[in-house]
Amino acid sequence: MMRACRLEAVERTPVWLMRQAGRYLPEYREIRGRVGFMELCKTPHLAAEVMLATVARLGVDAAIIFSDLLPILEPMGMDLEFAAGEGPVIHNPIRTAADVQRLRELVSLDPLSYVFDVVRATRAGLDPGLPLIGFAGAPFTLAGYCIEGGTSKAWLHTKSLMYREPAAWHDLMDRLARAASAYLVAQIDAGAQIVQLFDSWAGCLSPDDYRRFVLPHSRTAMAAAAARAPVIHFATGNPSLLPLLAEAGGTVIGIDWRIALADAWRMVGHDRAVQGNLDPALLLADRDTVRRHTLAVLAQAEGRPGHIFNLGHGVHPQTPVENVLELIATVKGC
Ligand code: 1CP
Repeated sequence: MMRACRLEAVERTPVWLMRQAGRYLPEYREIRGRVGFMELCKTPHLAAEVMLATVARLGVDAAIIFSDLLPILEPMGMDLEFAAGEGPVIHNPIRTAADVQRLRELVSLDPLSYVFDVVRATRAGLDPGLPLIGFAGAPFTLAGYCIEGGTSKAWLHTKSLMYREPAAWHDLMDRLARAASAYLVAQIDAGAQIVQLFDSWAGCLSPDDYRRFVLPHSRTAMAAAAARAPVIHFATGNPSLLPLLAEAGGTVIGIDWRIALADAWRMVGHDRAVQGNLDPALLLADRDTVRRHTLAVLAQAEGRPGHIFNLGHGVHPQTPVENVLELIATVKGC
C-alpha cells in the first residue's frame, strides 16, 4: 500500500474498502446493539477492536481508524447527534454570516484526544506491515453538514450561503480547513501512516465554483499533512472535477465509479497514484458478477504502478459479506 502510494512496483494491487467496518457486518451490528455510535467512537479500545476484527476478517491491506467525519465539529460548537436510522443531525446549523462567527476556532485538539487514542490503540493492535489510515472531512463536505444540519441531495442552503455571502463562506471554509489540517497532522503524530481527506459531496459543484469556492481551502487542509505522509484526496459525483482535485493536492486521487478508471487516471496524470473505483452497488449482485467487474477495474489499471483497489464510495449496509470477500480474493489472486 505504501509503495503503491509512491508509484513504486508492487507484487499485487493493494486493496481496502471505504466503510469496510460498518453496518453490513453482523459483528458490527451486534456491538451497535449495545453501544451508541458516538459512544463507540469515544471508547478507544472498542473502536480499535471494531477495525482490527474487520481487517482480520477481510484480509485487507490497510486499516482506517473507526471514527467519523463529524466529531471534529463538536469542539467547534456544533451540536451533533447521530440519531438512530437518520445519520448525523446538527441541531444548530449555520445559515447566516453571523452564524459563521459562532463556529469556534479549534484552538486546542484536546477535546478530540479520544480520536488520537483510537489511532494509538488501532496501531498497537495492527500487523506492523499494514498501514493505518487517518482521515478528516474536507472543508466543503464539513461546511455542507454544518449548514444543512444533516445530509442533503442538492445542498441548497450550502450553495445559497456560498453565492450570497462569499466573504462569510470563505471565512467558514478557512476555519474548517485549518481545523482539518491540524487534525490530520495530529493523527499522523499519533501513528497514522496515511491520511485521507473525504470530500464526499463536492461533486454537486461545477468546476468553476469548485475552483473558486473550494480548491484553495482543500489545499490548506492537506498541505501540512502531505509534508509528512501520503494523502488520499477523495471526492464523488463529478468526474470533471478530477483535474482540480489533483491540483488541490493529494499523493493519491480517489476515483468514483462514474468514470472508467483508465480515463480518470489519464485526467489526473499517470505521475499520480489513484484509488478506486468499483461501484459499491455491484456488491449487491451475484459473486460471479462481482468477480468479473473487479477484474475489469484491474484491467483498466493496466498493471501500472500506483493503483490502490477500492470501491468508488463506501460499502452499502445491505451488502452480503461473502461478496466483499469475493472482491478481496479476486484482487489478491491477481
Ligand atoms: O449506525 C451506525 O452504526 C453508524 C453508521 C456509521 C458508521 C459505521 C456512520 C454514521 N459513520 C460510520 C463510520 C465511518 N464514517 C468511518 C469508519 C470506518 C468504516 O466504517 O470502515 C468513516 C471513514 C466514515 C466517514 C464518513 N462519515 C463519510 C465519508 C465517507 C462517505 O461515505 O462518503 C461521511 C459522508 C460520513 C458522514 C456519515 N456518518 C454516518 C453516516 C450514515 C454518514 C453519511 C450521512 C450522509 O449520507 O450524508
